[in-house]
Amino acid sequence: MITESIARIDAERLCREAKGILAGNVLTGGYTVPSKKLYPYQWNWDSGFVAMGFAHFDVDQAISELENLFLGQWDNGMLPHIVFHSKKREGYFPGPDYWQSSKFDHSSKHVETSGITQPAVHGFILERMLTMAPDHDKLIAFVKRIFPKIVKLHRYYYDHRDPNKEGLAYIYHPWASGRDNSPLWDDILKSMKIMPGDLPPYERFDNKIADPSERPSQSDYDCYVYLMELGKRHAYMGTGISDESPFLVQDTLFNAVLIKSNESLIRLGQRFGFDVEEIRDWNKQSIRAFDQKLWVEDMETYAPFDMRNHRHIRLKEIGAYVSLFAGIPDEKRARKLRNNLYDVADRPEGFRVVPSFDIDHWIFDPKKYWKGPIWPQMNWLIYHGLRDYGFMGTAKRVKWDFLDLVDKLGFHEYFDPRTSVADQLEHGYGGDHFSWTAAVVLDLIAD
Ligand code: 9WN
Repeated sequence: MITESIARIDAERLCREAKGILAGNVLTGGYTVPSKKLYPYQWNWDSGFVAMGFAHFDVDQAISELENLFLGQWDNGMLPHIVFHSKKREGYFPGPDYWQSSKFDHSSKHVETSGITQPAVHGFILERMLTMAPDHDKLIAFVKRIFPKIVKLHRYYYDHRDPNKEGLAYIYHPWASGRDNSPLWDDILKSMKIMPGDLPPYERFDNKIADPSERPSQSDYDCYVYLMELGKRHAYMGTGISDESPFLVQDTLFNAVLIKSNESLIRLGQRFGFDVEEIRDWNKQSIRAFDQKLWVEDMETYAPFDMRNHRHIRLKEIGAYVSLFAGIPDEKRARKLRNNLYDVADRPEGFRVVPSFDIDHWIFDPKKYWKGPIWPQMNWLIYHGLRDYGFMGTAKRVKWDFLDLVDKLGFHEYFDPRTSVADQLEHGYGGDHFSWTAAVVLDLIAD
């Protein structure tokens, strides 16, 4: 039996601080950075959650957030993972000078951007914003304006990222998964043969701002740059990438989020008079393909599929639980996923949920980024998934474990899942005054 931990938190103080952090991270032009020092530009899926946070107290800013993000949408539909509104070179690597997006005809005509994408949260975020302000005229007008842009983004995935027309979109860079250095990617990265001269000289920025022991390794970074170079060689699109990239993965989280957003688009489209047949067709196929292709019975979980090596990536990690949020598994599979969570939450050695990686695996590292820590937006996605399936006890645990961490350790980027340690630490890990942490706190407290 899972033990519920309904933490005693100071909700009023947390909400006040959360609003202050969000407002403090808005830059001139009306967009929000994830964290001023570590991530000084606008990030894609971060801004989705940020818009949800703002919708609780400043709908105009929530709209401005997504308007600004979609200024970065490419003419081919792709929505990049970073939008560089500011001309200021912040020393960030890889910055606009590295990506050179404006060289390509099919890129954004408004702003410079990166050349890879991130999980498509925008559809379900939009629907959530609308539930908070259902009669807000400006928001309704905005939904009608942005709806076709989100559909165009989804169409890009189905047209350009699904070469076998399976209903599952691939990613060709770990950053596009949102879970940069997850152990999921280790074998592929290790198999990459990087020769002298393959990489341009580059200087990392991230490990000068955050503690290097909490950041990805240098060899991981070389692989990230290698894959960006490959993308750039192919103008960040086209069959060249799927033919050549050693990293070609149908990811769980990425596709579950796409499915959930499709579902929201179908409902929004029906309400506002858009044709939703195309979205319905995509989603039917995607749900079936996800459930059939990504489920690994002997592991009792979903796992990403490595298209280059024709095999599942057989590791237990957090992306699988997002399938609940997307309503993919039947009752039996959903129960198996929930039981995996039970197992973590009830360990005598003490874990808060949800660690980002398998706590029994030797690679598990409770301090290292996506190799173990708890992430705010992940708890939000998993909380809602569990709740939708009626697993209320586990859902509450996911919610309160996270809120308690923020209450004790501040608005950080990610957190140590070990109770013994977290109770003694003075702060969380990675960046501080973190935007999506604030947004998720506001939304979970209001829930
Ligand atoms: C690269 C901004 C982003 C998040 C990602 C997270 C991290 C960047 C990095 O920070 O990625 O995009 O430099 O590590 O992994 O999910 O969107 O908060």
